[in-house]
Amino acid sequence: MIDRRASALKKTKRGTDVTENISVAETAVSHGIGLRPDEDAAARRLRLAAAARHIRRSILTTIGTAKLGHVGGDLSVTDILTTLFFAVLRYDPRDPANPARDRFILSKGHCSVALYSTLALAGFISESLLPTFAEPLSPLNGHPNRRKVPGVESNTGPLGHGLPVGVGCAIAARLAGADWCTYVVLGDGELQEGSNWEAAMAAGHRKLSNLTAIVDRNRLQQGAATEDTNALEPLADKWRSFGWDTVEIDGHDYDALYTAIAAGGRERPRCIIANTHKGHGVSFMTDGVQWHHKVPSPAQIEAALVEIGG
Ligand SMILES: Cc1ncc(C[n+]2csc(CCOP(=O)(O)OP(=O)(O)O)c2C)c(N)n1
Repeated sequence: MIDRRASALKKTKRGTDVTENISVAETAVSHGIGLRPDEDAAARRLRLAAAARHIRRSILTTIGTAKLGHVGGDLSVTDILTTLFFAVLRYDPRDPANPARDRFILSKGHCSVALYSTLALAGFISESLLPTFAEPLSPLNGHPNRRKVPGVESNTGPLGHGLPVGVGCAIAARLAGADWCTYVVLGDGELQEGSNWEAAMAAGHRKLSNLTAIVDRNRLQQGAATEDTNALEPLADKWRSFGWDTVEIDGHDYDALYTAIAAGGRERPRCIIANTHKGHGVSFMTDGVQWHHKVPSPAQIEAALVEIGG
């Protein structure tokens, strides 16, 4: 995986203005979270846990400062984003438009704070930008904008658009004969949007083996459980019937995530149903539907940071 990353990326130009004020001190390397070429599974687990702790802390402080955000879904998707950005994806944060990069799309764009926190740790943007989240002139809008933030491949927020765009990316790579891959993270409530199933059908039909969809299966959407709103089960069978190689895993287990995402040798698109918990990492938020977009008080942020540690 490391060699694949290093060899595929050729530096062609510097990133956009937003990256100009990145100091080395703000990147994952200086946090001791940079990729290690010789690491075993245990070392990878520790490194990813440290990265996820850092990202969860950024999520909480960013939402606490802005007094808005989607903390529950941010915390459920954190381990998925961490595994992708710190063990799987091939990218160069100093050259975010490198044609050889893997493409990542956060389709559940309301969880932008988790994405911005991850992009900051990965070195795409400065961590000093995070406190500007959702301010009028900040590039860090409530929903991610690809023209404002390096590392954002597609504008998302209106649910149901990330997978169709991801299918287009995967077809483009195939037409170009390129080996980069496309990864899309979806919310489970988001799957109630019909556009996902048109995209899933197209990817299955074309056997897009360079496309991976990861469903953040936290079982809660806005205000209620998915199964009480518009039931998704049997969800894995649905994806299989659309022609996807489908696995179900614990979405907070770094080994399971890494194995499922990095597995090669496939002939079809892969769907990973990652079973997660909304608010994971903070006991008083875990599985609480009210934390979809409730803003924690300063005292709750303090308590949450103590529990996360780091
Ligand atoms: C097309 C569309 N309809 C409605 C919304 C409002 N909305 C924002 S988040 C959300 C719930 C999404 O649930 P899920 O995909 O499970 O996200 P998670 O629980 O992981 O945050 C809704 C309905 C939206 N963003 N887009």
